[in-house]
Amino acid sequence: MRLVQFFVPELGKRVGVVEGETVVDITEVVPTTLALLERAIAEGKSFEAKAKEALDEARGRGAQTVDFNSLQNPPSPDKPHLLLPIDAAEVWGAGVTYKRSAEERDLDSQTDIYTRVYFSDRPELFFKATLPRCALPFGEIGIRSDSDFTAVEAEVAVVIGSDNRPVAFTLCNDVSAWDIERANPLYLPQSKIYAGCCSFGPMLVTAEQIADPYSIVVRCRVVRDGKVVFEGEASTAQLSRRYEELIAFLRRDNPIPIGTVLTTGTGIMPPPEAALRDGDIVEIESPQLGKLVNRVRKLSGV
Ligand code: DO4
Ligand code: MG
Repeated sequence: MRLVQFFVPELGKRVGVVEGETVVDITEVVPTTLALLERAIAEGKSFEAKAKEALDEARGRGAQTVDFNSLQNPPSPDKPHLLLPIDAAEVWGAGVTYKRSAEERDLDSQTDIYTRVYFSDRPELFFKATLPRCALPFGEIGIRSDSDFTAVEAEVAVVIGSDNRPVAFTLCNDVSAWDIERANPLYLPQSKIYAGCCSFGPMLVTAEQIADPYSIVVRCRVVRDGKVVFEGEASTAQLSRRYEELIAFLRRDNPIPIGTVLTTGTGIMPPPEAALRDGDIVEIESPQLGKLVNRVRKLSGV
Protein backbone atom coordinates (compact mmCIF):
# COMPACT_ATOMS: atom_id res chain seq x y z
CA MET A 1 0.00 0.00 0.00
CA ARG A 2 1.05 3.57 -0.69
CA LEU A 3 -0.34 6.03 1.80
CA VAL A 4 -0.46 9.81 1.73
CA GLN A 5 -1.83 12.58 3.87
CA PHE A 6 -3.10 15.64 2.07
CA PHE A 7 -4.99 18.87 2.58
CA VAL A 8 -8.11 19.97 0.76
CA PRO A 9 -9.54 23.49 1.30
CA GLU A 10 -12.90 23.26 3.11
CA LEU A 11 -12.26 19.61 4.07
CA GLY A 12 -8.92 19.93 5.85
CA LYS A 13 -6.59 17.02 6.42
CA ARG A 14 -7.24 13.79 4.52
CA VAL A 15 -5.70 10.32 4.38
CA GLY A 16 -5.47 8.43 1.13
CA VAL A 17 -4.32 5.24 -0.53
CA VAL A 18 -2.46 5.85 -3.79
CA GLU A 19 -3.43 3.54 -6.63
CA GLY A 20 -1.60 4.50 -9.79
CA GLU A 21 -2.40 8.17 -10.35
CA THR A 22 -5.51 8.04 -8.14
CA VAL A 23 -5.78 8.65 -4.43
CA VAL A 24 -8.67 6.94 -2.65
CA ASP A 25 -9.75 9.03 0.33
CA ILE A 26 -10.03 6.81 3.44
CA THR A 27 -10.43 9.65 5.97
CA GLU A 28 -13.97 8.57 6.91
CA VAL A 29 -12.50 5.31 8.20
CA VAL A 30 -9.29 6.58 9.76
CA PRO A 31 -8.24 10.20 10.34
CA THR A 32 -4.43 9.88 10.06
CA THR A 33 -1.82 7.37 8.95
CA LEU A 34 -0.51 7.37 12.53
CA ALA A 35 -3.95 6.33 13.84
CA LEU A 36 -3.98 3.58 11.21
CA LEU A 37 -0.61 2.31 12.41
CA GLU A 38 -1.67 2.52 16.07
CA ARG A 39 -4.85 0.57 15.32
CA ALA A 40 -2.87 -2.05 13.38
CA ILE A 41 -0.55 -2.55 16.35
CA ALA A 42 -3.41 -2.63 18.88
CA GLU A 43 -5.16 -5.31 16.80
CA GLY A 44 -1.98 -7.32 16.14
CA LYS A 45 -2.26 -6.72 12.38
CA SER A 46 0.33 -5.54 9.92
CA PHE A 47 0.20 -1.92 8.75
CA GLU A 48 -0.36 -3.22 5.23
CA ALA A 49 -3.29 -5.45 6.29
CA LYS A 50 -4.90 -2.66 8.30
CA ALA A 51 -4.52 -0.24 5.38
CA LYS A 52 -6.16 -2.76 3.06
CA GLU A 53 -9.03 -3.17 5.54
CA ALA A 54 -9.48 0.61 5.73
CA LEU A 55 -9.41 0.89 1.94
CA ASP A 56 -12.08 -1.81 1.54
CA GLU A 57 -14.26 -0.18 4.18
CA ALA A 58 -13.85 3.29 2.63
CA ARG A 59 -14.76 1.88 -0.78
CA GLY A 60 -17.83 0.24 0.75
CA ARG A 61 -18.86 3.68 1.99
CA GLY A 62 -18.40 5.22 -1.46
CA ALA A 63 -14.98 6.82 -0.95
CA GLN A 64 -14.08 9.92 -2.94
CA THR A 65 -10.98 9.92 -5.13
CA VAL A 66 -8.57 12.64 -6.18
CA ASP A 67 -5.88 12.80 -8.80
CA PHE A 68 -2.42 12.42 -7.21
CA ASN A 69 -1.00 15.07 -9.55
CA SER A 70 -3.54 17.62 -8.33
CA LEU A 71 -1.94 17.38 -4.86
CA GLN A 72 1.58 18.22 -6.01
CA ASN A 73 1.50 21.88 -5.02
CA PRO A 74 3.37 24.05 -2.53
CA PRO A 75 1.50 24.21 0.79
CA SER A 76 -1.19 26.90 0.77
CA PRO A 77 -4.62 27.20 2.47
CA ASP A 78 -6.26 27.74 -0.94
CA LYS A 79 -5.02 24.71 -2.86
CA PRO A 80 -5.02 20.95 -2.31
CA HIS A 81 -1.53 19.80 -1.37
CA LEU A 82 0.38 16.91 0.13
CA LEU A 83 1.14 16.83 3.84
CA LEU A 84 3.87 14.86 5.56
CA PRO A 85 2.83 11.22 5.15
CA ILE A 86 2.87 10.50 8.89
CA ASP A 87 2.64 12.77 11.97
CA ALA A 88 5.83 11.40 13.47
CA ALA A 89 6.44 12.69 16.98
CA GLU A 90 10.16 12.29 16.41
CA VAL A 91 12.49 12.04 13.44
CA TRP A 92 15.88 10.41 14.05
CA GLY A 93 18.86 9.96 11.77
CA ALA A 94 21.51 7.34 11.24
CA GLY A 95 24.87 8.52 9.95
CA VAL A 96 27.87 7.22 8.00
CA THR A 97 26.03 4.12 6.88
CA TYR A 98 27.55 4.46 3.40
CA LYS A 99 31.32 4.22 2.77
CA ARG A 100 31.34 7.41 0.68
CA SER A 101 29.79 9.35 3.55
CA ALA A 102 32.51 8.11 5.95
CA GLU A 103 35.42 8.72 3.57
CA GLU A 104 34.41 12.18 2.42
CA ARG A 105 33.53 13.43 5.90
CA ASP A 106 36.90 12.22 7.27
CA LEU A 107 38.73 13.90 4.40
CA ASP A 108 36.91 17.19 4.86
CA SER A 109 37.28 17.34 8.63
CA GLN A 110 40.77 15.73 8.75
CA THR A 111 39.75 13.12 11.28
CA ASP A 112 39.18 9.39 11.25
CA ILE A 113 36.09 9.45 13.45
CA TYR A 114 33.66 8.79 10.61
CA THR A 115 35.52 5.70 9.39
CA ARG A 116 35.73 4.44 12.95
CA VAL A 117 31.96 4.77 13.32
CA TYR A 118 31.40 3.21 9.91
CA PHE A 119 33.22 0.05 11.03
CA SER A 120 32.09 0.06 14.64
CA ASP A 121 29.37 -2.21 16.06
CA ARG A 122 27.46 0.80 17.36
CA PRO A 123 25.92 2.95 14.62
CA GLU A 124 25.78 6.72 14.71
CA LEU A 125 22.24 7.77 15.65
CA PHE A 126 21.15 11.33 16.22
CA PHE A 127 17.97 13.22 16.93
CA LYS A 128 16.97 14.99 13.73
CA ALA A 129 13.67 16.81 13.95
CA THR A 130 10.25 17.32 15.39
CA LEU A 131 7.32 17.68 13.02
CA PRO A 132 7.22 21.52 13.02
CA ARG A 133 10.84 21.57 11.80
CA CYS A 134 9.97 19.38 8.81
CA ALA A 135 9.03 20.89 5.46
CA LEU A 136 6.00 19.42 3.71
CA PRO A 137 6.47 17.95 0.23
CA PHE A 138 6.86 21.00 -2.11
CA GLY A 139 7.41 23.11 1.02
CA GLU A 140 10.53 25.02 2.01
CA ILE A 141 13.64 23.44 3.48
CA GLY A 142 16.05 25.81 5.20
CA ILE A 143 19.65 27.00 5.04
CA ARG A 144 20.79 28.39 8.39
CA SER A 145 21.73 32.07 8.24
CA ASP A 146 25.21 31.15 9.59
CA SER A 147 25.93 28.41 7.02
CA ASP A 148 27.57 28.80 3.59
CA PHE A 149 27.64 25.09 2.80
CA THR A 150 24.35 23.38 3.49
CA ALA A 151 23.82 20.19 1.52
CA VAL A 152 21.00 17.89 0.56
CA GLU A 153 21.27 14.43 2.12
CA ALA A 154 19.01 12.17 0.05
CA GLU A 155 18.05 9.16 2.14
CA VAL A 156 15.67 6.27 2.59
CA ALA A 157 13.74 6.53 5.84
CA VAL A 158 11.84 3.87 7.73
CA VAL A 159 8.71 4.18 9.83
CA ILE A 160 8.91 2.34 13.13
CA GLY A 161 6.03 0.41 14.66
CA SER A 162 6.22 -1.70 17.81
CA ASP A 163 9.28 -3.81 17.00
CA ASN A 164 12.53 -3.62 15.04
CA ARG A 165 11.07 -4.27 11.60
CA PRO A 166 10.30 -1.23 9.46
CA VAL A 167 6.55 -0.97 8.82
CA ALA A 168 6.98 1.40 5.88
CA PHE A 169 9.56 3.25 3.81
CA THR A 170 9.69 6.80 2.54
CA LEU A 171 12.20 9.32 1.15
CA CYS A 172 13.89 11.84 3.41
CA ASN A 173 16.04 14.91 2.97
CA ASP A 174 18.37 15.14 5.98
CA VAL A 175 19.34 18.71 5.04
CA SER A 176 22.54 19.55 6.95
CA ALA A 177 24.90 22.48 7.44
CA TRP A 178 28.09 20.68 6.47
CA ASP A 179 30.37 23.66 7.15
CA ILE A 180 29.18 23.74 10.77
CA GLU A 181 29.70 19.97 11.17
CA ARG A 182 33.16 20.28 9.57
CA ALA A 183 34.21 23.13 11.85
CA ASN A 184 33.86 20.67 14.72
CA PRO A 185 31.89 17.39 14.82
CA LEU A 186 30.60 18.38 18.26
CA TYR A 187 28.54 21.01 16.46
CA LEU A 188 26.54 18.20 14.82
CA PRO A 189 23.20 19.09 16.48
CA GLN A 190 23.47 22.67 15.15
CA SER A 191 24.27 21.30 11.71
CA LYS A 192 21.32 18.95 11.82
CA ILE A 193 18.48 20.60 13.75
CA TYR A 194 16.91 23.94 12.85
CA ALA A 195 13.81 25.29 11.06
CA GLY A 196 13.23 23.40 7.81
CA CYS A 197 16.11 20.96 8.44
CA CYS A 198 14.16 18.00 7.14
CA SER A 199 11.51 16.86 4.74
CA PHE A 200 10.12 13.41 4.12
CA GLY A 201 7.55 11.84 1.85
CA PRO A 202 5.74 12.11 -0.47
CA MET A 203 4.16 8.81 0.62
CA LEU A 204 4.59 5.83 2.91
CA VAL A 205 5.17 2.57 1.08
CA THR A 206 4.37 -0.37 3.32
CA ALA A 207 7.22 -2.82 3.87
CA GLU A 208 5.35 -5.62 2.07
CA GLN A 209 5.41 -3.58 -1.14
CA ILE A 210 9.18 -3.32 -1.24
CA ALA A 211 10.45 -6.49 -2.88
CA ASP A 212 14.03 -5.91 -1.72
CA PRO A 213 14.66 -3.11 0.78
CA TYR A 214 18.38 -3.41 0.02
CA SER A 215 18.01 -2.43 -3.60
CA ILE A 216 16.13 0.85 -3.29
CA VAL A 217 17.58 3.34 -5.75
CA VAL A 218 17.66 7.01 -4.72
CA ARG A 219 18.43 9.85 -7.11
CA CYS A 220 18.91 13.45 -6.20
CA ARG A 221 18.97 16.66 -8.25
CA VAL A 222 19.52 20.27 -7.35
CA VAL A 223 17.93 22.65 -9.85
CA ARG A 224 18.95 26.33 -9.93
CA ASP A 225 17.28 28.83 -12.27
CA GLY A 226 15.90 25.91 -14.29
CA LYS A 227 19.32 24.23 -14.71
CA VAL A 228 20.48 21.04 -13.00
CA VAL A 229 23.56 22.00 -10.94
CA PHE A 230 23.96 18.65 -9.20
CA GLU A 231 22.85 15.09 -9.82
CA GLY A 232 23.71 12.00 -7.80
CA GLU A 233 22.53 8.43 -7.26
CA ALA A 234 22.92 5.73 -4.62
CA SER A 235 21.29 2.44 -3.76
CA THR A 236 20.51 0.83 -0.44
CA ALA A 237 22.60 -2.06 -1.80
CA GLN A 238 25.50 0.11 -0.51
CA LEU A 239 23.97 0.53 2.95
CA SER A 240 26.38 -0.99 5.47
CA ARG A 241 23.78 -1.76 8.15
CA ARG A 242 20.47 -3.62 8.31
CA TYR A 243 17.34 -1.61 9.05
CA GLU A 244 16.55 -3.89 11.99
CA GLU A 245 19.99 -3.25 13.47
CA LEU A 246 19.53 0.54 13.30
CA ILE A 247 16.05 0.35 14.81
CA ALA A 248 17.22 -2.01 17.57
CA PHE A 249 19.98 0.43 18.59
CA LEU A 250 17.56 3.36 18.47
CA ARG A 251 15.02 1.58 20.65
CA ARG A 252 17.51 0.30 23.21
CA ASP A 253 16.57 1.86 26.58
CA ASN A 254 14.99 4.68 24.57
CA PRO A 255 11.19 4.54 24.34
CA ILE A 256 10.36 6.01 20.95
CA PRO A 257 6.78 6.74 19.96
CA ILE A 258 4.99 4.56 17.42
CA GLY A 259 5.31 6.16 14.00
CA THR A 260 8.80 7.54 14.61
CA VAL A 261 10.73 8.11 11.39
CA LEU A 262 14.37 7.01 11.18
CA THR A 263 16.30 8.24 8.17
CA THR A 264 19.04 5.77 7.35
CA GLY A 265 21.93 7.86 5.98
CA THR A 266 23.09 9.27 2.71
CA GLY A 267 25.14 7.65 -0.04
CA ILE A 268 25.17 10.82 -2.16
CA MET A 269 27.71 13.50 -1.25
CA PRO A 270 27.29 16.77 -3.17
CA PRO A 271 30.48 18.84 -3.77
CA PRO A 272 30.87 22.41 -2.42
CA GLU A 273 29.68 23.78 -5.80
CA ALA A 274 26.32 22.16 -5.05
CA ALA A 275 25.96 23.99 -1.72
CA LEU A 276 22.28 24.86 -1.55
CA ARG A 277 21.22 28.42 -2.35
CA ASP A 278 18.04 30.34 -1.71
CA GLY A 279 15.49 29.46 -4.41
CA ASP A 280 17.04 26.12 -5.42
CA ILE A 281 14.71 23.20 -6.02
CA VAL A 282 15.77 19.85 -4.56
CA GLU A 283 14.32 16.66 -6.00
CA ILE A 284 14.83 13.25 -4.42
CA GLU A 285 13.39 10.41 -6.43
CA SER A 286 13.16 6.66 -6.22
CA PRO A 287 11.38 4.18 -8.51
CA GLN A 288 10.09 2.43 -5.37
CA LEU A 289 9.21 5.47 -3.22
CA GLY A 290 8.17 8.31 -5.53
CA LYS A 291 9.51 11.85 -5.67
CA LEU A 292 10.09 14.35 -2.88
CA VAL A 293 10.43 17.96 -4.04
CA ASN A 294 11.32 20.99 -1.91
CA ARG A 295 12.28 24.60 -2.46
CA VAL A 296 15.25 26.01 -0.52
CA ARG A 297 15.03 29.14 1.63
CA LYS A 298 17.87 30.96 3.36
CA LEU A 299 16.80 31.68 6.93
CA SER A 300 17.04 35.15 8.43
CA GLY A 301 18.75 34.38 11.73
CA VAL A 302 15.79 35.14 14.00
O1 DO4 B 1 27.99 12.14 11.05
C1 DO4 B 1 27.34 13.00 10.57
C2 DO4 B 1 26.08 12.85 9.87
C3 DO4 B 1 26.04 11.70 8.94
C4 DO4 B 1 24.81 11.63 8.12
O2 DO4 B 1 23.82 12.32 8.34
C5 DO4 B 1 24.75 10.67 7.01
O3 DO4 B 1 25.70 9.92 6.79
O4 DO4 B 1 23.74 10.66 6.32
MG1 MG C 1 22.25 12.07 6.79
